[in-house]
Amino acid sequence: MPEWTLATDPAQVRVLVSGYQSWSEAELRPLTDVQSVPLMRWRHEQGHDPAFLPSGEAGVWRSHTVLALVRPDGGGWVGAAQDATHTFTHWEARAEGDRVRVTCSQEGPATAVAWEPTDDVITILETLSAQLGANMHARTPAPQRVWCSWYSYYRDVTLTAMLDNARLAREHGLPFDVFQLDDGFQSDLGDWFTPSSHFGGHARDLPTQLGDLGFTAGLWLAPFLASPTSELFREHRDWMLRGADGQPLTVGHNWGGAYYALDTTRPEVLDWLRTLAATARGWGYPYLKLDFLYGAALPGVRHDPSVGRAAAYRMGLQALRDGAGDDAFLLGCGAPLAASIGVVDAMRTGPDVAPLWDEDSRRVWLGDATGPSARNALHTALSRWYQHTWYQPDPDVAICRRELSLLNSNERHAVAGMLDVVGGLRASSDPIALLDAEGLGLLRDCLTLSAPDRPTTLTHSLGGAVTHFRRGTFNLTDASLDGLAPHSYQRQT
Ligand code: 9PG
Repeated sequence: MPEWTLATDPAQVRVLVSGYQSWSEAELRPLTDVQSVPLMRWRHEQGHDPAFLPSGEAGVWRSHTVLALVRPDGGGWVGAAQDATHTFTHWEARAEGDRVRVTCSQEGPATAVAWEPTDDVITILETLSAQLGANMHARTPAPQRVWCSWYSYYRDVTLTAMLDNARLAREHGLPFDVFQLDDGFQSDLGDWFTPSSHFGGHARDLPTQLGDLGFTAGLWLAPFLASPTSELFREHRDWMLRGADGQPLTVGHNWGGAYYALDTTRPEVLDWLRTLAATARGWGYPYLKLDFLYGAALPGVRHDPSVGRAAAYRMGLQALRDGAGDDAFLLGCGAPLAASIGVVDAMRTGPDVAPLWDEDSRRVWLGDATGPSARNALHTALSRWYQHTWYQPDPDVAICRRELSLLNSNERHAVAGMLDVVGGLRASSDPIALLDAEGLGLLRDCLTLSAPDRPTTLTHSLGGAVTHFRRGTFNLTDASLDGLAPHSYQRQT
C-alpha cells in the first residue's frame, strides 16, 4: 500500500475529493474539516461505496480514483489512478500533528497510480485525469441537448406528455437533440418490456413519432436492478447478487421498498443485458440513460468468485454496450465513475437537481449531501470539472420554469452557469407549456453548447466546492460574500 508523509501544516491545506459514484459528494474543503458520512445505513450502499465510505472524521478525507491537496500558494500534490478497468483505487489524506499522511489502497489487481508534487494543482490534476481517460479509451462524443421527463412528471409520465412537450419544443424551435423518457413507463423494476398501467401506450410507440418531430428518442433503464415483485426476480431468483447468507442482497430502498441487483458474472445475466439493450435499440432508442448502475458493483457473493467487483461491474456495462451497439449514446447514472470510462459516452457527475436550493435537514443533520437539490448538484458537478476527459459530463438539468419551483432568479442562473462551466451534456425537464418568454430565453441559453471551463484557483472557495472559474464565480453559501449574493453565479465581465 503506497504511503506518503508530507511535511506540511494540515491547517494550511485544502483537499479536493471525488466520491465513488455519480451521486456521491465531490468537495474542496480544509483538510481539518469533517468529511461527513450519512447517518442512515441504507444511504451507504445507495450513495457511496460501502467498502470505502467517507471517513466521518475531522482531518481524514477519503476519495476515489483521484485526490488533490492544495497549499495556499496553489501548489500541492495530486494522486490519480492510471487504470480503472478492474480495480477501484482508494485515497485517504490524514492530518497527523504537523504532517499529512496520504495512503493509496486498491481493490482488484494492482494497477499503476500517479503521485505528483506540483506548483500547479489545477493543471496536474487535469493532466493526470486526461491520462487516465486516454489509457481507458474514453469516449467523449459531441454533447447532446436532452429533454428528460423526470423532473416534471416523475413516475407519472405518459406517452401523451412526451409528445405534447416534443410538439411544443418543435413549435418554439428549441434546439433539443434527444427527447428522453425516464422512469415510469415500465410495469416494474426489471420488467422493461411491459408498460405501466398509467403510461398510455408502449415505449416502442414513441420513437417514430419523436422522429417525425425531428428528435432522437432516449430511454431510461435501471438495467442491473430487479424489484421483489418483478417477473424478472420471480423467474430468475438465481441471477441475483447474494449476501453471505446465500439470499439475494438488498441493494437500495428507492421505489418505496427494497430491491435486488443482477450478478453480472453469470453468463445468462450478460445475455439478458445484451438482449435488453438490443431490444431498446430495436424499439428505436439509440440514446440510453442507464441508471442505478452501482447495483452491479456492490460487495456480495458472486457466481464467479474470481471476478472482483470492478471487473464484474464492467462486464455488465460492456454487455449493455454490446447489445446497444457501438454507435449508441450511453449515459451512465448512479454509476461508479472511473470504472465506466471507455464504455459510456456521458456520465452524471452529481446528485439530482431539484426545483429547490437545498434540503439542509438531510444534508446537515443526517450528513447526506447526495439528495436532490440545486445546491448539491452544483457543489459536486463543479468539483469534478476535470472529468470531461473521462466522458461527456452530465451535471443534470437546468430548471428554467418559475411555476412548480422554489428556485429564485439567482438560483436558476447559478444552475445555468454550472451547465456552461462544466461544458458537457445539456438537459432540461421543464414542461414547455410552463415557460414564458423569460423562461424560454433562459432555456435557450442553457442549450447553448460550450467547452469546459477551468478553475482560476483552488485556494479560495465560496462554499466548500470548486467555485472560481475563468468565466465566473459561484457563491454556494447562504451569505453575501465577495460582493456575490447567496446562491448565485456572477459572470466575469
Ligand atoms: C428515476 C430517477 C431519475 C434521476 C436519477 C435517479 O440516491 N438515491 O436514492 C437516488 C434515487 C433516485 C435518483 C437519484 C438518487 O434519481 O438520478 O435523474 O432518472 O433516478 O427514478
